[in-house]
Amino acid sequence: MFEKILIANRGEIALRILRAAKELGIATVAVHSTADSEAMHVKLADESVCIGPPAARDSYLNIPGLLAACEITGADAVHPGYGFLSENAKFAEICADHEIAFIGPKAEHIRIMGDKIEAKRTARALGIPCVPGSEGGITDDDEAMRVAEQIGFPVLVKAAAGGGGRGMKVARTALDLSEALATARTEAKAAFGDDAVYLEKYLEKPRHIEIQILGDGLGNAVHVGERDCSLQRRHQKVLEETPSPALNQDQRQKIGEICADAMRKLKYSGAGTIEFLYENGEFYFIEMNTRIQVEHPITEMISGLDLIVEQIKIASGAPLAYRQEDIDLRGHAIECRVNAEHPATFRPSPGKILYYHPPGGVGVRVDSAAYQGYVIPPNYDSMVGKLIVQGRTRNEALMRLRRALDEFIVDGVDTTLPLFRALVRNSEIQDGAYDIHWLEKFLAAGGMDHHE
Ligand code: MV4
Repeated sequence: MFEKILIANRGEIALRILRAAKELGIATVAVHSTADSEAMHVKLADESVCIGPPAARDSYLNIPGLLAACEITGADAVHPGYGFLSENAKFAEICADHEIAFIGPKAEHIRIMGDKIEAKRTARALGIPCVPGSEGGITDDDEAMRVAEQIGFPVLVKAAAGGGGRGMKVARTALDLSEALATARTEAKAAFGDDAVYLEKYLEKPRHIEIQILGDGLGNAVHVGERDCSLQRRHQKVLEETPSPALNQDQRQKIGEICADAMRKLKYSGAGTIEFLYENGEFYFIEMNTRIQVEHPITEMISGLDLIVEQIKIASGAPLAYRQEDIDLRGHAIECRVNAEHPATFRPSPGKILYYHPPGGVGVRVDSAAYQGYVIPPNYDSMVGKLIVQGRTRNEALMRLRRALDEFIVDGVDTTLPLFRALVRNSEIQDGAYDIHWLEKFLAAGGMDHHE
C-alpha cells in the first residue's frame, strides 16, 4: 500500500480523499494556491505545499509544481479528484514516468475516452448500445447528409474533443445541416483546438442515467448501479439520485451487466462512469468519464462502499475483493449541490461565510470544505458543499431531504439552498417525472421568481 498520497485538488473532494487516506493509515499532502491558504484541506492534511498563484493553470494544473511537491514530500501516489488534471492522460503518464502512482485509470483508457469518437467506437466494439449516428468523424457535407438521411432528422453535431455539452449543434432539417456542421466545427476548433466532429440522432426528451463501475485492471469489474443526473442547468448537474425513478430492477441489472462486462473486456482499472441517454426504455451510450465524479456519494450511500478507498486499493495493485453478486444496493439516496450562487439567476456569490450550520441526523451526510469565517475565493467553481440524504425508500429520502434543507444555514453569501427547497416541494420532482430539460423549463417558467 502507499505511504503518502498527494491530493492534487481542493475543496470538498480534497477533504473526501484525505478522509479515505486517513482511514487506510496513509499520510496526506495537500497542495494549494495562494488563494487557498486558509482552506480546510490545507488545515486537515498532514503536510501542505503552496504550488502557485490563484489561477488554476498556475497552481492546480501546474504539472512541474505538483511533481516537485511529490519530490519534496516523498509522496508515492497522487489522487487528482475531479476536474483539474483528473482526465489528463499526459499527467497520468508523467506520474508513472516518475514512479508516482496515479490514482486513476491507465493513461491509454483516459486518452480513448477523452476523444468522444474513439470512446463511442470502443463502446460499440465492447457491446454497449450507442446513439445511432456516424461510424466515426464526419469530413464533408455530403457524408453528413447521407448519415442524417439514414438515421433521420433531427440530428446533433458533436465535437470529438467536446463533452459536457460544448460544441454541440442541432440540425432539425436537411436545410440546417450544412450550417450546423460549419458552426460546430468552428466552435470546436476555437474551444479545443480540434475541429473533428461526428453526427448523432438527436434525442428530444431523454433522461441522463450513468452507471458507476469499478475495475481492477486484472479483468475483474463490477457495476454499482446507476445515478439519474437529469436535473441540470447549462450542463451543470444540480441534483442527482439513485436508483433512477425511471428504471426497474430488470433494466438496471441488464445495463449494469453490459457495462461491467465491457470493463472486464477492456481490463479497465479504477472507478469510472458510463453515461447514457435513456428514452422510451432504451439506453444510448454518450460518453465515459474516467474519474471519480462529484455525485459519487449517492452510490456510496446505497452500496456501503467507499469509492475513494476502492480507487486507492486498485491503484496500489489490489484485485477487487468482491464479485458482482456481493454488490448489494439498498434504499435510495439524493444529492443536492449547494453552490454559492443566487438561487434564481445563478450569479456566483463568493465572499465570507458569516454563519454556517450544516444539517445532521439519521441518513444525512454533508461533504463540504466550508466553515464559519471561510472566505469563498472567486477563482474556482462555486460549490459550497453537497448535501446527501439516504432513506429506505425514495419517499423517505425526500422527506429527509426536505427536513435537512430546512436545517441548513449558510449566511453571508447567496446559495442555491432555496432552489432545492422549492424542488423537493414540486409534484413532478416528487413523482420522478423529469427529463434533461425539466429544470431549465421550470426556471424559464419563473419557478424561482418568488422565493423567500
Ligand atoms: C445528446 C442529447 C440529445 N441527443 N445527444 C449534453 C452534454 C453531453 N454530455 C451530451 N449532451 C447531450 N447529448 C443526443 N444524441 C442531449 C444532450 C443534452 C444533455 C444531456 C445530458 C444532460 C443534460 C443535457 C442538456 C442538454 C442536452
